[in-house]
Amino acid sequence: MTIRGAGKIARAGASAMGDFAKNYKGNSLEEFRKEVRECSEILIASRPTAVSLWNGVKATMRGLSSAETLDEARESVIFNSEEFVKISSMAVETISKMGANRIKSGDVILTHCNSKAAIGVIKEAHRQGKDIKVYATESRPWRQGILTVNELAEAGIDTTLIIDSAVRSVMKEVDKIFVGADTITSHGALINKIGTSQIALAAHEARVQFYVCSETYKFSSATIFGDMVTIEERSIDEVVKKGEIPDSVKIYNPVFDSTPAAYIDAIITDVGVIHPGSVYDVMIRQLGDGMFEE
Ligand code: RUB
Repeated sequence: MTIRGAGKIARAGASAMGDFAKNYKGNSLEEFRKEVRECSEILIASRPTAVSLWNGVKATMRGLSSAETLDEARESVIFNSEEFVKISSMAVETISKMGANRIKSGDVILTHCNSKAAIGVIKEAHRQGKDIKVYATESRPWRQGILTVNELAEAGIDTTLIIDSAVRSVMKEVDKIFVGADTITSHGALINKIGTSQIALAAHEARVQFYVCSETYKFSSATIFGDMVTIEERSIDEVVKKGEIPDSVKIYNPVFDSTPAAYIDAIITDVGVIHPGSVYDVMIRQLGDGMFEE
């Protein structure tokens, strides 16, 4: 949790790959390849849900197998890692601008947890001079909502913090919802912070627009082949203090959930505002480009 948020995790993973290549002291191409692959496995295993990490790490390995010399292989990992960090940061800017186009003066917006992409959209709309009001959820148990309200308030945005269970109560006032993504599946489902699916359900019931702000490197091509997204469970200490409840009570602390495509109005990506039904096509294009191939 020192590094959190799917985008940041991906950039940290890609940068770590670049650092490994820069600091590699050996002189064997084969050994370098082997160690880079090991390094990638360690990084990927650190967080199971956000596919951004997998994609960010894999993107740095493009050209690793075809490199003919150690220098070529090292340079390609370093270059790819820097490119990924640059491109993924630019993606947030693109998403912010396109998402802000969906917001008009007077809109009441709701966001959940702490997403750089969703906050980028909200801040850009404010920067454009739109008069907006934001509800931000606390996001128990880790309370990332505190980070969100601090950032929004610092930008001078009219912000109200609500507890997660107040979402349906305020829904009648809300015009649009903007949330981030940890992973998007091939059938357009969103994997994001626990509670996102309940918000989407309440939004659907109230006919409130529900937007997902997601860089395309959060699209999981593995889901095309039937892979399921693993939902991370975190420590029970996040939920209760020691001794607060009897030991016989079990605690279940899943950190992410899945929102069906049917509850999503659009996904705002770095390649445009798309319908969840178009995710598959974008993935096929990424696979065709060999984006995550060695
Ligand atoms: C953060 C979270 C965010 C997504 C997207 O969860 O669910 O909505 O990661 O964030 P956690 P971003 O705090 O548990 O990592 O848009 O910054 O990539």
